[in-house]
Amino acid sequence: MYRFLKKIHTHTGFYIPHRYREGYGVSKAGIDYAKENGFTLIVSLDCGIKSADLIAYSKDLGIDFIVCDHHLPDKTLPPAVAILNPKQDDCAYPYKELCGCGVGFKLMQALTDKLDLHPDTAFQYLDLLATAIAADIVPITGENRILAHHGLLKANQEPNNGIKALAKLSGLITELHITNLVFMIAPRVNAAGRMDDATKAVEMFIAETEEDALKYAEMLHSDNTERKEADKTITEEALAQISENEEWKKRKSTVVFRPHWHKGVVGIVASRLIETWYRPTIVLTQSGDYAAGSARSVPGFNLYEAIHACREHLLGYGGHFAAAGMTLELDQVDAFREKFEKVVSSSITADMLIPEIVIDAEIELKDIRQPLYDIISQMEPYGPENLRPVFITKKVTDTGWSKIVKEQHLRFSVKKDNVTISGIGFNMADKYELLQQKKQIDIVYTIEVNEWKGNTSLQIRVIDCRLST
Ligand SMILES: [Mn+2]
Repeated sequence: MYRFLKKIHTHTGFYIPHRYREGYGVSKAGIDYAKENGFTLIVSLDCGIKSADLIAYSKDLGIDFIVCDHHLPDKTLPPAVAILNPKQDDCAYPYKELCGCGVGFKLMQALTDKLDLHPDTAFQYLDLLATAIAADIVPITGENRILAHHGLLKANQEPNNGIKALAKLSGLITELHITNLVFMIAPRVNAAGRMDDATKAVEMFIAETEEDALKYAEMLHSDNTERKEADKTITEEALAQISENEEWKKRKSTVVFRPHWHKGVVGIVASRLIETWYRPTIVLTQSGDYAAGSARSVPGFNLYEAIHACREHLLGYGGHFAAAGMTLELDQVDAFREKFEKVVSSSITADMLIPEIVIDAEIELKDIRQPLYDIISQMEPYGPENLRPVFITKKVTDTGWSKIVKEQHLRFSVKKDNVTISGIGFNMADKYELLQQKKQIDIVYTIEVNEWKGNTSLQIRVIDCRLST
């Protein structure tokens, strides 16, 4: 958006509110910055729809607002000169699942029309839009799928300097898919805001040269390394806290707190804890004089409602069905933990506490061939609501070549009916013993291409396995 507007209007700047000092979304500091620097219009991206008061403040200062947002509007809309948000009740726009950046892209597209610019003036940024679609976790259906498809082509053929630099630093040599974008690019961009200041992520994406982009990419890379370390140690400490307490182990919810945990990663840690303790989870840390934290749910359980029911112990909270955040007085942490457990255990159903894998079809190992993979590829890009197909093959056996790699992963080598296939199961080292029993097992997996020393072959990405019945 910044690069696009800069071409039309030289006095253009950007502003990213600081996650901790200013909070999420439109900030007063941001509006004051605009005033001090002589800007007369603010375009908000991925925020603004709930900022009626701040946008009124901006209006009083003589600064117009165009809101580009995809969050659910409240009853009172902000006094902006224009609001683009497909989730408004009276919005006729046919596709409702655009991400915040996608809505911004619509404004750019409309401006190219209005100002009679070449459509590429907007379309040249589709690689960045694909990155945003991947990172904002919106459904990869309808228009998002089309935008992501063309954005990925752009990312692979003629990427933005920032994407190029990040791919280089993260050692990515294969083709960019939605999954690489999510796992390689998004965490590095996010890490900047979590650990420090997100401004350098923008600097990287608007860099005019590869060298410049690389300089910022290196900063993001080190923020991400720091983020990963924090994430790992905090997860270990939190898991220890749970397993030291016999009563907590039996609970239907997790609420852990330690004042020194880095607040930038508590949400990530909550997701990690769910991998071990599958239940609604809240991770709290100290922020100033208060406790603040992030909550993650399990599918089917309305987390927001549960937190709302504990509001007597909270200073503030917000979020939705699957994720939320809250602040509370430090002396309320224990009471909040007890209340949350009471609310969750009285409303969660037994089946919500069992992780579920949705399997699309049963196939045989001999079916894992290029023609099948080609068909699967035609349905890309995959993402939420358009998930990569998951298969099951029953009664396979270990060839004797399966082994543990890097302590935590499991390299599979399995056979059935004289067909052998290999693959990888991330964080599945604990299944090695099962394979060693030389009994028949059922495996659940997706099919992927493995590239190694210039050769490509099909392999399986194992999700789970168990003894055949
Ligand atoms: Mn968003």
